[in-house]
Order: sequence, then C-alpha cells, then structure tokens
Amino acid sequence: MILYALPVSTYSAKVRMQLELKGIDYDMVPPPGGYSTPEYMQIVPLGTIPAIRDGDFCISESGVIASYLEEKFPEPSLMPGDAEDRARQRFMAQYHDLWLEPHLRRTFAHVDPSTRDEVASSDLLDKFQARIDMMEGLVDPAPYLCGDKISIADLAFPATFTLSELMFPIFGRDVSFGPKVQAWRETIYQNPVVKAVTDESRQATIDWMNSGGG
Ligand SMILES: N[C@@H](CCC(=O)N[C@@H](CS)C(=O)NCC(=O)O)C(=O)O
Repeated sequence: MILYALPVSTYSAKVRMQLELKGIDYDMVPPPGGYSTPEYMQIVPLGTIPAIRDGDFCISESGVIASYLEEKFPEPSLMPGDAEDRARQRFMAQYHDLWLEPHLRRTFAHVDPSTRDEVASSDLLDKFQARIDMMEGLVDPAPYLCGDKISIADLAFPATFTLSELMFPIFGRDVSFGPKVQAWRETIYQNPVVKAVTDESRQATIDWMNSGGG
C-alpha cells in the first residue's frame, strides 16, 4: 500500500491514522512532482492528497479511501456498531469535510497582511468557530465522538483543530472549544497514533509557516 501524502496535509493525517490504527502496512510518499502537477495527475486525476495505491488500484478522496480501507481490512473496525452507528460516524466525518474545514482552508488566502481582506477573513473565522460551537449539540462524547469505541468520526478533527490553533493567532484571534469538544480532545490525544500523527502535522505546519508558507 502506497499513501501519497505530506505531513502538512490535514486530510492526509486522518488517512494515516486509519492505516496505523488498522495495522495496515504502508509507505507514505510525497506526490510525484508535487500535488496538482501534471505528473501526479497521471496517477491521481484530481491531483489531491491523500491518495492510496493498492496494487494496480489507485483512489483519492479521504472519505472514499476510508470506506475502501474498512471494506478491504474490516478488523479492527473503525466503523463499529450497526447501520445507525455507522451513519452517525459518516455524518461527523462529512461534517468535518464539508461544513467545518473549508472555512479554515479559505483563510489561507488572507495570511499575508498586505493582501488580506479583513472582512472576508474575519467572516471565515467566525463561520469556522460557529461550526465548532455547533458540535456541542451534535455530539455527546462517550468518550469518543460516536460512542465508546474510536471510529472514523474521530480521525478528521484532531489535525484541523491543531491547524486552527496555529491559524487564528495569525489574525489576532484565538479559537475556542466548548466543554464537550474539549473533553473529547483530551481523550483522543491519549491515543498514541492520533497524538503522533497530529504532533507531526502541527510541526510540519509550523515549519511550513516559518519557511514563508511557499
Ligand atoms: N476532499 C479531499 C480534500 C483533499 C485536499 O484538499 N487536499 C489538499 C491538501 S490538504 C490538496 O491536495 N490540495 C491540492 C489541490 O487542491 O489542488 C479529500 O477528502 O481527500
């Protein structure tokens, strides 16, 4: 199994966590030529990371990869429980991908103060914060987001929350987490795989920022 990924990529982090938690043997390699390059797009048409290669089979999109890995390597399961449980896990994973993270990503365009749109960047940070606040009504960690077992629902948020703690201060603000989400964060960081991948992602982001973000 090849995982095309970079330590700085938050979407790659969740797939790495899944591979590690399931004990799947894989090599993480940077996308040949870089992401969004013609060379890489010959392998992965959208040019995005993460993507996996399993023999001749290659697929991108972290949510699709997650489903593929669960079907191909069912044990240990990261989609435990019945159909309703799995639907809730998928919902939280999609909540992250479609409704939360995109607001943070769009702030990248405003990092440089000389070209920053203050109103637009402030609006994006407000929206990101509102999605975190909304989680207090969506989850009841016990202690994981969707029950007493770790699942795919838990894997997307750690690197994104860590990234937000680095991004908000660039705009002179701090991100905040409600009591349920904060309690969950403390639990999830006790998992050595989640901690190691998230810490590596944080350090890669700090290095990237210190290098000028290019
Ligand atoms: N929906 C995609 C998002 C992945 C994504 O946006 N990855 C970024 C790096 S974190 C990327 O490859 N960006 C390159 C591009 O957008 O062309 C997924 O879930 O895999």
